[in-house]
Amino acid sequence: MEDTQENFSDLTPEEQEEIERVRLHKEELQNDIQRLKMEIAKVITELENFNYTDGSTIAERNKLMAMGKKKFNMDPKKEEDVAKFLYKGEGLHKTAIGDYLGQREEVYIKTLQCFVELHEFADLNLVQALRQFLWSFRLPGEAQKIDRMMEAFAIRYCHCNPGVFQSTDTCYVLSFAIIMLNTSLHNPNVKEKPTLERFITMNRGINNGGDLPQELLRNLYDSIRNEPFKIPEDDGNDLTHTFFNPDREGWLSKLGGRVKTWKRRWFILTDNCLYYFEYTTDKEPRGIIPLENLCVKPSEDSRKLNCFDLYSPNSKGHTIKACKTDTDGRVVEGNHQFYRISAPSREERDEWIKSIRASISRDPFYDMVASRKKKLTVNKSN
Ligand code: 4IP
Repeated sequence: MEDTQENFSDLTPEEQEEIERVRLHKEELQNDIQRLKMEIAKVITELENFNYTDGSTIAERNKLMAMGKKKFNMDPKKEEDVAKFLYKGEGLHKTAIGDYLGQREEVYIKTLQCFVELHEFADLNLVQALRQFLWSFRLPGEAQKIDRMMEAFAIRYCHCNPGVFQSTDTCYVLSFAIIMLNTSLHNPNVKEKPTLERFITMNRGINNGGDLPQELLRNLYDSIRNEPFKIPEDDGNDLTHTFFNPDREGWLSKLGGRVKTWKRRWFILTDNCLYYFEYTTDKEPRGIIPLENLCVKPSEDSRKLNCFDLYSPNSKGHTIKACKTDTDGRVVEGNHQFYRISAPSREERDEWIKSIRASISRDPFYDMVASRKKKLTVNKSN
């Protein structure tokens, strides 16, 4: 520096000025570089966080599994301790807790029992208890897992509140009815909101063949109407999605109504309707099949594999209400007594059937609940 100063003294004032300008410019450049470095570091951190969020379910799940396993191995009281650890849930992802507790093996079922037993439901009505339960983890999307968790919940609720329901199945069925009511009342996609009367009718005969007190049902209905369930963070795999977004699209072949020709069409399932198009980019569909009042089942065809049929169980031999575009481009009624559709593979056929059923009934858990309801009715007749 001193050298520079000294050297400076040999320079003319103009040269010294020039050097000073260069020095300032260099300083400015260094500041710019520093600022850019900081910005780059910020962007990198953001990107890393973004990746982390993206894979967080898997990352969290793995972390949770590893911690859970460690606890299993360390502790003699195993399930109880893991359950406490999950119940406390500090820093744990609620989706991962749900996945963990929903597993089929004996140890997980025991852990689930312990987990549910940590909830205190005494003197709570069923909605209040469900609020607490559904907030402690996130219900997984898979029906079997939900079944096990709701079963454990019902057992615990009945244990804490003896005498409210005649059986745990009643509690189970009503819990589902409440979850569905919550969705119907608060999901903007559901246009027709169920009334209290509808809710009461829906739950006829579920108390081992008898009816539950209207007062009880009214309280539960009001509670849900006034305040929807608070459900842990949405990762697109929650009950609401499972109930209302079974949408699917893909190439399928369809048999003609009167003229039995097979046509490859692009199908879209949405809003409880099947739309088919000639090309994926077409704006107007060639046909629309409303699914209301229709049923779907796998079928055999001598010319095509992986078929399924859409049919109307109530009006066999009649034309299904649907519309199509005729050769002149006019919209006309369809001529099908049933729609036979062929999928590219067996798996895809099954997926389509599943999605169509979910769309028709708006409830993929219908069978699950229906079997319990049946059991309750059978109990009555015995
Ligand atoms: C047509 O056969 C197509 O298969 C039509 O399908 C079908 O209409 C007609 O059924 C059938 O006659 P051709 O093209 O060989 O004449 P698409 O409209 O997908 O092209 P659907 O009602 O299945 O859409 P009918 O019932 O109109 O004969």
